[in-house]
Amino acid sequence: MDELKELIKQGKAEETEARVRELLQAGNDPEALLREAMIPAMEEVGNLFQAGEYYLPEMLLAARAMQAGLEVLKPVLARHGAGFLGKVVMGTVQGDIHDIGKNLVTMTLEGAGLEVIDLGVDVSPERFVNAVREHKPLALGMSALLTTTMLSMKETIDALREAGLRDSVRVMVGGAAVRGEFAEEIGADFYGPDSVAARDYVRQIVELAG
Ligand code: B12
Repeated sequence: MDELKELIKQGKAEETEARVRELLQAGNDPEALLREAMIPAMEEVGNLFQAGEYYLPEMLLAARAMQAGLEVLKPVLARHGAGFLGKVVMGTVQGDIHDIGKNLVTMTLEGAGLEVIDLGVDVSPERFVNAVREHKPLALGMSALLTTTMLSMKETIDALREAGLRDSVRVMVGGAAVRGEFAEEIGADFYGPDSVAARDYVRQIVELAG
């Protein structure tokens, strides 16, 4: 596990992929890999960047290694899937191109049997609103990693209200920049610290919808 964390920090994509495979074959739980090695690796990369020890290229390489590891986990996480429960629209907000966390939430929801319409990154309020109008999802999930882009979440919620769609969908928000108080302030229904919280919240909605 420690070695996996180091490989991601050093941005070694091929080695990361191989190590994830090995650890899975040895019987390790995919969620434990994420929790104990992969997510902490990205956390440390962020700290190194903030401390001026890593620059953008190192951060980008680490992100690529992380994504290579996630590709291996994807089918394994999805295997737990239990049929079609409903739709969720997901995206990273306008101005923000961080997508690892959003992809992880998407995979976890798909693994729980939800259909996810993934709008990708840099999604404007208008695009979120149009997707809600078109797909009529149970929930809309927005991800923001930058303090400068999280305000776009409020703009999206306001735009939903103006379009008369706010009551038709539960809005959940997350990403490293976001906190519970902020979610409340902007009128979101839920803040989740991780992908498991997102999954549990959507499951609750499904149960309530009967
Ligand atoms: C990798 C990375 C990048 C990569 C992104 C690659 C990619 N494809 O995503 C690259 C190199 C492109 C990048 C660029 C930049 N980055 Co950057 N980046 C990171 C880093 C190191 C890791 C992010 C990550 O993937 N974490 C792992 C995932 C799994 O975590 P997560 O996204 O938080 O998601 C989890 C939860 O938050 C939750 N979640 C996420 N979304 C959602 C949604 C819902 C609905 C729910 C319920 C839950 C949920 O579930 C996930 C886990 O289960 C962070 C450091 C950090 N601590 O976050 C900095 C960080 C986010 N970046 C930062 C900065 C400053 C930048 C740049 C501005 C740098 C620059 N000078 O250009 C640019 C901005 C580009 C842009 N316009 O978006 C800062 C932000 C500071 C701030 N407070 O605003 C950070 C915090 C680094 C730091 N400590 O300074 N970055």
